[in-house]
Amino acid sequence: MAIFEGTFTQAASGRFAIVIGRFNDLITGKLLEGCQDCLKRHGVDTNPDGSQVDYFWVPGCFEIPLVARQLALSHHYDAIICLGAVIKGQTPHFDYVASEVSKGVASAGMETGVPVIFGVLTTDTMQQAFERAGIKSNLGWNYALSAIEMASLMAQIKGRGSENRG
Ligand code: INI
Repeated sequence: MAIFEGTFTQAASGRFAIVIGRFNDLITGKLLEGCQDCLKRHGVDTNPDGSQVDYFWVPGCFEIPLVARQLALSHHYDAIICLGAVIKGQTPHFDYVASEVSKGVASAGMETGVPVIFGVLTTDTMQQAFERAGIKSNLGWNYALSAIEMASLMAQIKGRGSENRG
């Protein structure tokens, strides 16, 4: 038997999709910057014209699951990172949007076997969102790190499935 865990050394050969909500784009744009910084520092070419990262902008968090699921079904990517911001103070929409995006992102991963990272901030205030998108720390960085780790772990599990156990 063995212990399996993702590593951070293979990112340079990975392919990633990033799905970003335009709603609250002052926040989601910052999350994206954090995410790109992490990927770059792990050897990933984040240029949109390159071959490693594709970017998909959607109107808001509610639309993220549909796009994430379609991308996962393509099996073109090692991991998909979903970035959004749902801020409670703004509208009673909060509960519906937060609930749908969390369920939808989870099921996109579960249905397809592709890691789909939940990089959606759900906060009470804009101030709290800014704190998590750069003022105190930038969680976009952590979401990218989770994507790299999960891509590595899933690759190990898939490789193991094809081993000859005879
Ligand atoms: N979308 C968000 O990404 N964050 C929010 O805080 C938000 N609120 O609160 O309304 C939001 N609404 C838009 C929603 O995601 C859809 O884009 C829209 O309802 C069209 O389907």
